[in-house]
Amino acid sequence: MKTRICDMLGIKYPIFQGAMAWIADASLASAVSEAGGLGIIAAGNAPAEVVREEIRKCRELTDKPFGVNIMLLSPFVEDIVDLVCEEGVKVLTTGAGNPSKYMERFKENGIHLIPVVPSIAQARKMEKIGCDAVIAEGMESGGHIGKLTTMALVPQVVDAVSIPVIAAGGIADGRGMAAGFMLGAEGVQIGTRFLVAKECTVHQNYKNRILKAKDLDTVITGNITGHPVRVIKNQLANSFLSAEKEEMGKEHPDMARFDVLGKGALQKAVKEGDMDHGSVMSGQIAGLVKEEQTCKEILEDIMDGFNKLTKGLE
Ligand code: TUI
Repeated sequence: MKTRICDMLGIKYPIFQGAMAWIADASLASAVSEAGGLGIIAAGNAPAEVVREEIRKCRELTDKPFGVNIMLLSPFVEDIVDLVCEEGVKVLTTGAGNPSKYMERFKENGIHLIPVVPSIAQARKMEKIGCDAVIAEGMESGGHIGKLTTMALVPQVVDAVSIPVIAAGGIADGRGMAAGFMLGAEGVQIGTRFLVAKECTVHQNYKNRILKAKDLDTVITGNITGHPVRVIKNQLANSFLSAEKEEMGKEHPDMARFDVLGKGALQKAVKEGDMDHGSVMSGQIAGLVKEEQTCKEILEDIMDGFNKLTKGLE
């Protein structure tokens, strides 16, 4: 299966590995790229020097194309923009905001920019400023999410723009990939399934939590902050939800409570494996993820399922 995305980026399979903050490092990204997908290093909230090291490590581990993701709410966003230009990164995805103001610099540096869009308006804007493709990410995804589901968002984005659309949110196997393609997508982005990849360096407790997750285990916290985040339900998520309920009724809600509750919580889950007080971001599809595999095995399983389902179609 070759699409415009494969030709544009020089990859074998039109499958992106989702950029998971504090998790998607050189180890995961290089393994996905080596296996034929697009590995992506997540800059997340990390300082530029940390990201530089991951980019350089990734280059040592693979000579295949890989990308970097800029999380636009990061305090280091300007430094990361400088960094990707300096390091000659070829593919960039963005999340959690509008990358318009950096577009000129990306173009000057020959970077393919592929932003995540949560709506049709945002997709149109991204096409207009010259983006090469967009990732239409539904609210089934883990982490920071928009309001629409993948099923509703993807075909509307496909109809609204002529650049390639990558479907994301709720996809973890060949069936999900085929469904995305039926909606008009030319690629898919997969996060949650790569959390349990052998090459993924996230704490083993995090992997085990994903492996035992059931369909209803995720909740959305942070609606009150304007940055809703899908996580696995735990003590932290419950505290967050109760605090939101309390503050929601107030004329002057105490927003500082949410900073305190959220601070460092993702790292606590990712690095320390604290499944009670950490932020365990995960997509709704975690219930389908049952096995630790190498990135190569994961990609081959997805492509195998996809090819069986789409054989004879065209
Ligand atoms: O960015 C993500 N997922 C993320 S980022 C992240 S780190 C984080 N941690 C705590 C709070 C916030 C972030 C964890 N997961 N996905 C891509 C995504 N982008 N989802 C939604 C959006 C988005 C939202 C608004 C993209 C553009 C947008 O535009 C609004 C504007 O500024 O015009």
